[in-house]
Amino acid sequence: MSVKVFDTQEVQDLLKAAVNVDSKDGNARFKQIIQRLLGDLFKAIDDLDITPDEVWAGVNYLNKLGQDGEAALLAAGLGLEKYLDIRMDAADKAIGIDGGTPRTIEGPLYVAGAPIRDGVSKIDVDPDPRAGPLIIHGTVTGPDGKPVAGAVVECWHANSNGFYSHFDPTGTQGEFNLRGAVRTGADGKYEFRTLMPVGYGCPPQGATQQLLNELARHGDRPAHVHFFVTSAQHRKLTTQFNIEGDPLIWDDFAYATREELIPPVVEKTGGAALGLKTDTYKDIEFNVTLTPLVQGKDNQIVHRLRAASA
Ligand code: MBD
Ligand code: FE
Repeated sequence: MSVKVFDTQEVQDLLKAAVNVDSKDGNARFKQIIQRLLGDLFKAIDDLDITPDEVWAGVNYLNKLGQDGEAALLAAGLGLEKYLDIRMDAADKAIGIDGGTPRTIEGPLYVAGAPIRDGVSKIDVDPDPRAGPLIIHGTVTGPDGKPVAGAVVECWHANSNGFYSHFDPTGTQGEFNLRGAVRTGADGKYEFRTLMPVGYGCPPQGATQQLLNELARHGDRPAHVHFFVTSAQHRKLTTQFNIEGDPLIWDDFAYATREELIPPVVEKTGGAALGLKTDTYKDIEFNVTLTPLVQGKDNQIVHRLRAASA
């Protein structure tokens, strides 16, 4: 039995009533979007003959998703966040912006408010015996290739359990552990002294992993480090690099990997003299090229709910 009711007057009237289209009140943009999404949902129910049981399973799923606080995690896992990047890449191309360090998704685990230091910051505050020392450094340049002074490079990453401070279920990381911010000087250089991260995995009992299980997908990311790079004269860059050699590099559940964002990992000695916990350490050079403002404006500022810590 596959009835079709979507195109009936009754259903079209119901859609219009639900969105209050006949009123001039309310938020016009919001109404436009809800009308489209609700209509597409109604149509899908008709086309696929989605049963009441399936609809209520979906409604209950949304409740669990919210209870677990995982809506933004699911957005990453379903490729919605990557899709926004693809659109921003295309928008840049259309106006002739290229040559900057590629963007890739922010993800749901940024925390605002890390202390800003000049040039270099040691960001491993809590001990992590299984993690070896890692130095991340590079130069921020503008589209002209010249170093950018006064840029703020923020980074955040996981510990050797794949957990981020502020979101760590074990409660064993202090605020801003493995999170930092550095302001560049005239040479445009930044450096973070930290510990090698391990890839993230979705909470196994959470709503996101529950959905991924039905798709026969894993919820894991390769080891990676996130960045925001801001400068008054340039557009904000949101990006990450992956740790070279991670087996999941091309199998990221959030689709954030890009060819240009896998810098070499170099093994170095001399860590003892730098105060690192072992003399051998890993070194990653990650240089960043920023892009110009568009008609004097930064069109890369994305507003989303983010955690903050004082
Ligand atoms: C992460 O660390 C992350 O970067 C994303 C996108 C999703 C979940 C965890
Ligand atoms: Fe991450």
